[in-house]
Amino acid sequence: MSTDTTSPAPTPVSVIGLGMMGTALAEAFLGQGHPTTVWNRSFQKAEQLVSRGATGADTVGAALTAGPLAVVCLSTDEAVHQVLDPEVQNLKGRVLVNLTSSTPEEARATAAWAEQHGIMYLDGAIMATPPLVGQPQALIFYGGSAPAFEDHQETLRVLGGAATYLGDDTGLPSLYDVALLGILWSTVAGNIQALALLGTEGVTAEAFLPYATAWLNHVAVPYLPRLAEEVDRQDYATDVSTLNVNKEAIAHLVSASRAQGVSPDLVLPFQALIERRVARGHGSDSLSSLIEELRNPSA
Ligand code: FVH
Repeated sequence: MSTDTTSPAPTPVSVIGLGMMGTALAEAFLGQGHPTTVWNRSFQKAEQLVSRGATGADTVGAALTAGPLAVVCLSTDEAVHQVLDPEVQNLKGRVLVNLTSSTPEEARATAAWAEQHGIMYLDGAIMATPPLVGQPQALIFYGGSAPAFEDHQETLRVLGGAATYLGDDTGLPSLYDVALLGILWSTVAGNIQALALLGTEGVTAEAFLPYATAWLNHVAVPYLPRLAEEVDRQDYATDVSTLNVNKEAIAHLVSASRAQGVSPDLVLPFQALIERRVARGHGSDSLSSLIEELRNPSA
């Protein structure tokens, strides 16, 4: 009796769109030995990949029919439909993975379009920059066809080891995407406010970096589980820090910014939110209760 220990041959893949991200995706597939067919509107972006072993397709249709799995990564949802709408016959029965950023509504509309044309569809959101693609920690969210994800998850993990399937709702990856980007932007906003303020006294960003990092690691990040629990339970009682306390503290940040000649524009909307919540009688609640102001903006 013999036991076959050979691994299955890497799945042939097609990559449509070779911008910064699409090129990184194609490079990751090539690096792991996947036969990779590439297409880009302007062909010169394919040349370097072809020199590394990719097959350059002259037409979108030739790329799509080269294998069972096509990954598309273009600048916008509109571009995806411009490129793929005329190709439904070439996609029928194949798996299409759309890693183009979109809104949940756009993702669900593309899923409906795919279903109508017999295309197995996964929508994805890449939570990484091109240099991180292919790393074990690179996170890509997927939603849509469960059989498509099961069949191809090993191949998709080539793009990011932390590939995560969120279920059959194709809108969820984009929702998680914008949710995480919001956290990134508010962290950046807080940091640049701090650096503008400190810079007025000659404190460099480099000098402040250890304190910013320690503050995030030891104060902000440990607050997240507590915030999650308060939000999920809608119980905003606190024995740590009330909105009344934060109302005074944020007023200090706004007036110190003005006094130092720094715009408080980034901080003002958050200050207004705190003040509104306090004015409605919730000054003893925790910061997490601000979610109620967002959930009921016109209340
Ligand atoms: N780069 C990043 O850091 C991020 C990280 C997270 C997710 N994104 C999303 O990925 C999508 C593509 O982003 P990209 O960085 O690759 O973008 P570009 O380098 O600007 O490449 C855009 C490609 O799209 C092609 N394209 C645009 N419009 C059309 C069209 N109407 N028909 C055909 N192709 C089109 C463009 O082609 P060309 O200009 O080279 O001919 C590029 O291949 C995006 O959703 C990010 O949000 C990236």
